[in-house]
Amino acid sequence: MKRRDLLKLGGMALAQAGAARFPLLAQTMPMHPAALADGKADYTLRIAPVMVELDRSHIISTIGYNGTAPGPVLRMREGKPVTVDVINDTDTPEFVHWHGMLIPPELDGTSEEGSPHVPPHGQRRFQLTPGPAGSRWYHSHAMAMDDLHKGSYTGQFGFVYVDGGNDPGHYDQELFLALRDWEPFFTATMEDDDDDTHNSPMLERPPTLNTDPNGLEVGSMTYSINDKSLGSGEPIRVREGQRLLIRFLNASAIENRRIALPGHKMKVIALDGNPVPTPQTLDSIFLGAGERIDVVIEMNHPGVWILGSTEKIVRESGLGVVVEYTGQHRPPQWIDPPKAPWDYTIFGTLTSNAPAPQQTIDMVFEKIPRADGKFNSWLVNGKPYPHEREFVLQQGTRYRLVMRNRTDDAHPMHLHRHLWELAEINGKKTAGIIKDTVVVPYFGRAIVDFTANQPGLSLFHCHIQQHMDYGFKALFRYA
Ligand SMILES: [Cu+2]
Repeated sequence: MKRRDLLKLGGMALAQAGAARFPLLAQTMPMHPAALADGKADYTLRIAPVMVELDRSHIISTIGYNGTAPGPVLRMREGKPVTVDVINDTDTPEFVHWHGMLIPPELDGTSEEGSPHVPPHGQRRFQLTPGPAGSRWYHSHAMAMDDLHKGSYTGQFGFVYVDGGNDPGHYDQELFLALRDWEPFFTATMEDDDDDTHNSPMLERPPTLNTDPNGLEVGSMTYSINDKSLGSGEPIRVREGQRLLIRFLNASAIENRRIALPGHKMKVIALDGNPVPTPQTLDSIFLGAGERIDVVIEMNHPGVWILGSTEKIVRESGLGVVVEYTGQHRPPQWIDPPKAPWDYTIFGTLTSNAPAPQQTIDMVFEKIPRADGKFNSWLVNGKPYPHEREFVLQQGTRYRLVMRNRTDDAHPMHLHRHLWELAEINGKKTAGIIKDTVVVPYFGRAIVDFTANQPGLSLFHCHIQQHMDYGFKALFRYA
């Protein structure tokens, strides 16, 4: 079948689903029946098959939102309630998670927290109050297990920008760039970029390492920024003297990434959408899966450049985009940035504005290698999910969470519905950096503080889908 025929079919499927929309509405329990009286939703997300043409030789057939992957950038106003209709045109139940938002568990979009699913060929209306302000994102939170065509392996991801009404607007262009890998496959070797430049002491390296053969991990050989691989699609066109604001998202289900723009420095102004106390101007940035970084770039070095992954094979397999100055015509140039360890603490300040933590939660992360053909298992404090009543929070209490990573790879850990303040990374203290996802370095330690102010179940997990699916998660409850 030719591609245009596939596209035609896709269009037909959409039209049919549209016709079926109202009968299905009656069969599905809406989240907030009162919202139905308001009629049309503020946003509609339709989950359906989509073809993504990364370049001429890579046309990906996946599931996406509203016919594209990434889905549309949803702009919302902080504190202004919105209704979102999610229509599921696929055969499997789906969950839409609002990553970084402080919303109740029934809206958060995970089965673990008891959020209702969006039924196959059904729909559901959600009413949520967006916040806090900043770069958030939405994505599928379905379990994938050994099915690499489900959950966050699909094209179900997109930005939400929550506008706090205080954007100073000191930039000429605002870009939303999502880093992505495609066509995942099973492999016995780790593909992940664990930021090998890190030079911290390995505080959690066990005295004797488990040398059992590694089990299956997930890798990828095809990459893009948004929906295009490097060299295909339009370049980012700039003029000398402009300021670019780029909101990066690592929407990978698999890998952490380092990104650079040769000839330019990136001023990091926000991590996970939250302004940092001490912006820093750097040659490259590092994003764990699920993380966001906002940077400002002064366009002061005319030429044609590649903005992309610092790993040659990954960049040349698509993870990049051309940045072209007006009037410049030459092959795009790449220069390796100087090596530098990624260190969150440089964006912090000396003392926290928050009260001192009252209780400590200690966590040890371990990997049980399962050898050839089986999946590794991942343990938190010696146990896989769900930990029953191990992590019970008292409303109003400030907690210190100590994450000890006794595994040989870096894990982007995410706690739903709460904000973390970084306290210490590999023994280095910091304060004032607010995040929802933190990469815990391999054999390293990350300490974060948070206030238990969001009653209900909250999922804690590694943002690498396969790790999460095979045990690397825990439920926090409120007493
Ligand atoms: Cu992990």
